[in-house]
Amino acid sequence: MPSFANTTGVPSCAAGYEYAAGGGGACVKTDVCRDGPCFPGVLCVPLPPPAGGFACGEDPGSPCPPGYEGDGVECLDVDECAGSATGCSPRATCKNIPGDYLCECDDGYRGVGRGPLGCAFSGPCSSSNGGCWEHPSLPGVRSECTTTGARTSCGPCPAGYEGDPEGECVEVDGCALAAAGACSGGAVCVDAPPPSTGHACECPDGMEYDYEAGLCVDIIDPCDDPACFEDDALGVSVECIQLAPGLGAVCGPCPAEAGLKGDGTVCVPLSPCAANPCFVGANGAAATCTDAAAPADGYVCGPCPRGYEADGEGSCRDVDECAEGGAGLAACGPRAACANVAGGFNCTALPRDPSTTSCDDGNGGCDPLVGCCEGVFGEAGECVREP
Ligand SMILES: [Ca+2]
Ligand SMILES: [Ca+2]
Repeated sequence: MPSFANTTGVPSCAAGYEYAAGGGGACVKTDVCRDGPCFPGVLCVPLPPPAGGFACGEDPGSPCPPGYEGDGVECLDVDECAGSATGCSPRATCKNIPGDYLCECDDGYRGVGRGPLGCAFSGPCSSSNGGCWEHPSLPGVRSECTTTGARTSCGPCPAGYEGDPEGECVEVDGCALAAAGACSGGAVCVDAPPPSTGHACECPDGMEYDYEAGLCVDIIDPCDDPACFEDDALGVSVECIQLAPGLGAVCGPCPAEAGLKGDGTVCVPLSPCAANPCFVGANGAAATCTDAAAPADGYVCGPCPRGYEADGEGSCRDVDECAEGGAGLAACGPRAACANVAGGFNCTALPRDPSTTSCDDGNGGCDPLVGCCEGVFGEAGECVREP
């Protein structure tokens, strides 16, 4: 609405209008809010001509933001802590901040500091965990309470839980946390218990979840291809025991009544030594036999018994004590004959030296280790081997 009525004759725009930017002589409505004349955050409202101008705020009675007061152009922070009656709990200290105020609970108290919750007494950590959250039935599952000076504070909710450690912690739902469709292909999502925040995918009976493929697959029967001991000749077939799905199978015990021992995968004779597989010499003298520990098969033979020596072929042979340099030859002495026998040797007394006349005379000609029979000495005296 251009107008040229002016006492100076210079054309001008009416109140509330101004020349359009860029010239051309057009008068356009002045954007009175263009430069943001109101306090930050306060709405600027242009007023209609002819009065023009602007108003700040939607409520003319209270144009400033909450926590501030003024005309909307100038707004000053309200010092809520200035009066004697602050909005804080009696157990809290008021702290003024721009646009608001804080209520900080006194030492020994904890809470929001204002409102119906106010500041609650915060006991020592030794009493009811200082008011920090504790699981109602699981001892030790709790928000950690710590003491600094007279003030106690609560640590975060324990692993696998979320919420307010000063109020209530609740289990994290691993299924809600997981991406939608975390369990697909017919699987049902099952929340994993704390401390895990994960989940598991459960499949129908006989199936298990393939996490890579993201679907339920048939469980391969681990007993389909039995790896347990079988011996048709012995009539033995060790039972295969299938464990929980996905855990495979184990073999039952080897049947002791069939004379077998072992883990069921391999069965070996209960006692190979029972068959006396090691060397047995004269008079029952035998090398010791030790059964190998299961599941190993076999046995171990001890050294050759006394009077025998290793034959270099895994068995034992008699020691010829009467051979030259042998122990029997020395033991029998010059007046007794050494006779080798299996597992030992015998000494047989030789006839006395006929040049002697008495048992007192050089033992009657007998070997010192051999008795001289006085009673029969003379015509038919002889040396005898002492028992
Ligand atoms: Ca304030
Ligand atoms: Ca011998």
